Parts: sequence; structure tokens; C-alpha cells
Amino acid sequence: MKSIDLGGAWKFRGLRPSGSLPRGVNTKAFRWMDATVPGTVHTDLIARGIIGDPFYRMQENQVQWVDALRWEYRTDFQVPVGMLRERAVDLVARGLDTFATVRCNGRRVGTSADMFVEHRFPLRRFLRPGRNTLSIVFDSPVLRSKQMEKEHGPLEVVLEPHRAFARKAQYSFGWDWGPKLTTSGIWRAISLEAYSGGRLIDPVAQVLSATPGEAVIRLAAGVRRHGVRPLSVRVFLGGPDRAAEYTREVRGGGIRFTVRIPDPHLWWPNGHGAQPIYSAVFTLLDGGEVLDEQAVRFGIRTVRLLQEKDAGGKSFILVVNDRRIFCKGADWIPSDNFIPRIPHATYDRLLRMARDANMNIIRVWGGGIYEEDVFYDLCDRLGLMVWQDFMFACGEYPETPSFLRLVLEEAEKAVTRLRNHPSIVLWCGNNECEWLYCTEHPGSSPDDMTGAKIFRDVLPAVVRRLDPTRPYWRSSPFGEGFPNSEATGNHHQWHVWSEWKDYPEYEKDSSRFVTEFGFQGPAAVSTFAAVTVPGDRHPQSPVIEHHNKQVAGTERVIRFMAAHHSLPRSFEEFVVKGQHVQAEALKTAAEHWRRRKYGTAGVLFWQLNDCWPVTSWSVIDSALRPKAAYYYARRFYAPVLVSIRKREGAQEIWVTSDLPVPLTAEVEVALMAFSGKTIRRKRRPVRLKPDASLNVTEVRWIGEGARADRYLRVRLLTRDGVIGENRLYAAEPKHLPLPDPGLRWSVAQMSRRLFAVTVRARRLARAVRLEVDREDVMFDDNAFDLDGGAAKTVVCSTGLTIRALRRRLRVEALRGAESV
Ligand code: BMA
Repeated sequence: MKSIDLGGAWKFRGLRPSGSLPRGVNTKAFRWMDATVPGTVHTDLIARGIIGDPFYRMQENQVQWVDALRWEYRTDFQVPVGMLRERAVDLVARGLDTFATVRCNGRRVGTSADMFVEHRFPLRRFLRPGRNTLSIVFDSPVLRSKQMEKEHGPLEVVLEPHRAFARKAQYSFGWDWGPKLTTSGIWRAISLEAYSGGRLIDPVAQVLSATPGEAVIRLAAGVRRHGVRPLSVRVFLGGPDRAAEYTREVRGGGIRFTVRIPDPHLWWPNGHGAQPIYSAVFTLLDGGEVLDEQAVRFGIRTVRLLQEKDAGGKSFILVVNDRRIFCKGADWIPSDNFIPRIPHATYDRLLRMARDANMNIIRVWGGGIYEEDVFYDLCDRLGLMVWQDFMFACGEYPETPSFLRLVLEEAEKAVTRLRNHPSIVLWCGNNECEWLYCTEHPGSSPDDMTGAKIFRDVLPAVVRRLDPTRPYWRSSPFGEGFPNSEATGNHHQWHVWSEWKDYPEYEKDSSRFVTEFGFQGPAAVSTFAAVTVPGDRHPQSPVIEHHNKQVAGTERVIRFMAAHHSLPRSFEEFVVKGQHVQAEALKTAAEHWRRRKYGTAGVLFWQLNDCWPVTSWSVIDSALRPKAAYYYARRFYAPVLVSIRKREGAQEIWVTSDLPVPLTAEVEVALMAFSGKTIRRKRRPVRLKPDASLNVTEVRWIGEGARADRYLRVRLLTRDGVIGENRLYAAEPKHLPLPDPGLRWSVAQMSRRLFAVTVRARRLARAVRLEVDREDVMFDDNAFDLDGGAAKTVVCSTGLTIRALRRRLRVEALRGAESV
């Protein structure tokens, strides 16, 4: 197999429409310009200065002409004579976004109408030795989808309804956290592949069963052959302490056999064990000659979905290697509107942050993309399970034969590309389609929805055929009866926030598995500063409101802020208070559902990341700056959690453990004064079974009529010291007489890039935040409360010198009502 990468420098231009020009068009775009492949039209136009940065202020509005045009990409490339002697030369395009026509030397090679599918166009008969030209024309995705909508008749779809006709990342048509930047372009790698004897197709290592004693693995690969010579495939299997080699003759369409691995090293989700990775290298041989070689990496684990009738309805529990796993995680969206420019380092940073926040699962949401390989490789290594949606969101979808054909091909290719990754534990049909439909049509069945055929028939059949080792689930959310039930299946909890309910309502929710719930929080001040001018920096300026895409989003931020905090008097205070409310909201929900273990078996909040600078539900903003809620997540997802449940007049103390071993500890409950003085204290021994949750004790120390300057502090103590703590205050921050905490801090260098920052509080300090305005600065903890007289050391990693860090470090706490 010989291959030539066709990526790099290309040319591109807009094609002048025969009718009128779209509004605002920059006619310079009709000349040939330099382009970068893989890439998008938008990023190429930004690089050429034809459009400004659409993330800046409201410039998004000025670039809307881009998606109304057709665009042509073109490159010249050399074909060595030797290549043409091969039996086949294919053009392999991993992703064309979206309605594309491919021509080689002026002749039509093929078309594409789905950005999610990889294409292999036979190209040999179009090629000549020496210089060749490849051209790809992209139709306007918006005009094409509107045209299809007109022919088909409208569907019930949220946001831009015509989007349902385009097999294209649905968020690119605009979402309630993202701008409308409907891209086109060669968004993934493109290359030539030449071969003669044959090539391998879709090698797979499928775990049929696995116990600590033995795993049974099926190894298989298809073979596309040219000619009749006998071929064989050698498979070299490598693992943590094992290597073996097998050779099989190719019969029919390929090879397929099972092997037994004694004492396998099992792959576990984060927090439950290690993530050993095995590999299988497939080599296609014609006698001694190597025709093709492909490697797959896999992990040995089993997964199933446990759904058993119980008093609350029916359970919904993921079971890995026969162990129930309480799922803790977040929803994932594409990290940019322009996916080809996302560096691997961004995936690495975001997913490591998820792992460091004690998450064990990430949901790839159906309005984005089947993610890049690097995403799944990282999840495999970090022990992050993946709940993988198919790419459909919030609407009906066509059921025409041509659309179903596209969907079938897309699903087959997505499942085939991703099925070797141990991280993927579940395939899910779509995001919220059935739920929205049944909400709009009370009393209807999900089967009445146009598109039901896709999620009920087409997709599960693909999973059964190509990946029967994983469960398929029809939608998120789905369940028996109404498809967003609290009694069965999984749930999206949007009464809170979207339906204007405040976060204490979370504690009424008894869902079995929550794949979405969330609360907005503003991005960091410096993240907004990079896309605004000083005059914009007001919570209700047109520019800041433009950077919140939910209808009445800003109104909600302010309404919920008013419930808990005094109204902010500066933009910075708006950000700080907004982030604090978000953090407390997610904490309230996660602690509640963790206490219900396994009545509730999963908590995934909406959402981990962002695609542009915005006030959204994310806990990490688009500049990768964590919000307060991110640090809260590290605590509310800790393997052992001590929490306080407020009941009428009483405060229950709970300990929740995800550990596979029993826990012996002591709970200390204290009534504290802001000065740091302990007013009352009690201690209780705790003996907790593995993987369990227990109400340990209760007190009646705060509540109605109690002093607002007293609060409850609980700590969980083991021989290793304090392994968890939590606090409950007598009033909302706006009504707390918070004193000046008298914060002091010092910095010591631990190693070249690591520093210990010790913060001391003279009196109670709430939501202490350490800030250095530099992107490479990371703290291992932040946004925490400090009792009067207490100190805490935080590890800071940065490339700054100790002097620069001391100079630039700001440490502040929330201010109380009377200090505003
Ligand atoms: C659900 C998600 C997203 C949306 C979020 C916030 O509807 O699936 O579509 O962004 O809630 O509204």
C-alpha cells in the first residue's frame, strides 16, 4: 500500500451565483485564494482577511453570507508513474462537509452528501502520470437543506428546521450555546492510496466474554483482493504481559477467528482500576510479500445495561466487568465551531481535566460530530467511558429512502471506525428527538414521530450486526411511557433552569440515570475581554447578550443570581456571582443523586466544554479556563463524598462511597462561628459497605430562627486525615453577614513548574478564588470555603517564575451583603 497525503496548501474561491448576491458578501472572495486542507471555508476566509473573526463582538452577523455561496477547492498534485502500475488507486476523503462534488482533471469522480462518512473514490482511471488536478465544489449547505425541506414538506425541528435534511453537525446551524456558522470544506484528511494485491478492511478485536480468568476475543478483518493469488493474514496480538501470533488463510471475504487470553488485564473505568491497552496488528500477506498492515488498539472488558423492575420503576445501571458502576460525568460538545483547527492539546487538556474531576463517563452529544480518533484514544487511556449518541438532535428526521440510505451508510461507518475503543460503552440513537415530539403531541407514541424508523429500526440493526457487544439505547432521554420518565430509562432534568425552576428543585427528582441537567455560568472575564471592547463589558450590553445564545438566557442568569446573591455592580462581580450560583446548583444536584445510589445510577451534567466565548452551561470555557463549577465537580464527584441533606428543621449527614472496598471512618459535625470558633461538635464512627450510600446521623443546629452567622461544617476523617468536607449555611450569600476574611497568602516553589500557594483566612472566607491571568496557569483546587483561622495549600502549575507568579496572583473571596 502506497499513500500520498493530499493535505496542505490548496486554492479556493467562492463561485459567483447566477442570481443576486447574498447580503454583505465580500466580492474579493470570488478570486482564487490560498487555503489550508483540512480546514473550513470560514477559517480560510479569516486567514485571508476576507472576513473578521466571527467570535469577536457581534461579527457573527456579518459573515452570514458565507454559507449562502458555493465554494470550490482545488489542488495540483504529482502522480509518480509507479503508482499508476498499481491495480487500484483510491482517493480517500475522511470527511467532506457536506454537499460536495469531486472532480479529477475535469471529470466527475463522485459526490457526497454527509459530512460524517469517509469516502473511497476509485481514481485510477482519471489519473495521468505527472501533474493532476483535483477540484471539490461544495454547494451551500443552507440552500440545499432548504431546497430539500421544500420538496419534502416541513418537519417539526427545533431551531432552524431545514437542518434536519443535511447530514451535517447540527450545531453548525446555531444552537442555544453556539453561533450560526454553517461551515463547508474538506474537514478531515484526504489522501491517495494505491495497492495491487489487496487490502485489509475494518479489522476488529471484539471481546466476546471476559472474566479475571479468561477472555475470549474474536479477531476479524475483511480483505478486498485484486487477483486470485492465495492470501493470508497474520495477526500479532500484544498486551501488557503477552504476545502471540496467528496466521490464517483468507477465505471468502476475509478472516475471522477467536482466541482465548488467560488471566487478561481488564480495562476499568476511572476510579475502578487500570486501563491496560492491547493491540492487534493485522498484516495481509501474499506469500512473503506484505500487501497491507493495520493495527487496532483495544481493551478487554464487558459492558451491559442492567434494567430490573424495582419499587421506583426500573433500574438503569451500567455494569462493567460484572461490577455496577455509578456514572459521574458530563456532556461533550465540539470544542470549536471550526473543528479542523482544534489542536490535539485541547482534547488532551479537556479530557484530563474531566478525569481529574473524578469523572468516569463523557457523553458525546448528538448535535455535534462523531469525534476525532484522538478523543477516543484519550478516553481509552484515561478510563473515561463514552456514551455515544448518533448525530441527530432535537427534531424529526426524514424517512425517505434516500435519507435512510445515507443514515445507514453513516451509522455503519461510524460504528466500524469506533467499535475497537473500550471507552465506548453505549450507542444512543439521538438527542431529545422523541422527548420533544411527545411533549408537543401529548398522548402520542414515540413511534408516531417522523424519523422513528431510524432510531427504532435502522440504528439498532446496525449495532446488532456490527457491534453486538454494546447496548443500544433509543434516545437520550428515553424510557417506558413518556420518553423522559423519572421511573425508567434515562432522564434530562430541565425543569430547573430552562423552565425557570431554581436549583433546590433538583432534590425532588428521582430519576434513574441523568444524562443532562445544567445551570449557566458566565465565561471568565479574560475570556470575554479577548472578544469585546471595554464598553461592552456589562451583563446586559448587546454584545454580552449576543454571547448568550439561549432565548432569555441572560434573564435567567439574573433571575437565579437574584435568588442567591445581591445584584452585581460590576462585570467582574457578575461573572464571579454567576459562576458561584452555577457551581452551587450542580453541587446540589450531584450530591442529591449520589445519595440515591443506585436508585439513581448516573449523573452527567450539561456540559463540559464550549465552542466559543459564551455564557453557557459549560464548566470549562472556550479558552479552557475552568469556572468555579469545575472545581466544585472535583469535590462533588470525589470517590468518597460527605454531604448534608436539608430536611424540615433537620440536617442529615450522608456518606457516599464509590470504593470497591468497605470504608471505616469518622464523621465530625460542627456548628461553627465565622471567627473559626467551634460552638458545638459531634463525632460518629462510620462503617460503610463498598459502593454504598448511608445517612450517618442528623443534627438540628441551623434553620428557622437560628443565627445567620453560624454554619454547619462536616468532615470525614480516616487514618489518612480529612478525606472530605462540606458546609451548609444558614442563609443565602446575599443575606449572610460575611466578614472581611483577612486573606493572606504565600508562594513556595516545589519544582520547575510547580508552586505551593498557601492561603490563610482570619475569618470565614467563602468561594476563595485564586486567579492569575495567564493561560498556562492551573490550580489543583479553587473556589473553596475556608473556616476562620484555617489555611489551605493549593498546587499551581505554570511556566511563570516565582516572582512573576507572586506579582500576578490575586486571591479573593465572596463579599457579603453589607460589604457591597
Ligand atoms: C438540551 C441539550 C442541548 C441544549 C441543552 C441546553 O436540550 O440536549 O440541545 O443545548 O439542553 O438547553
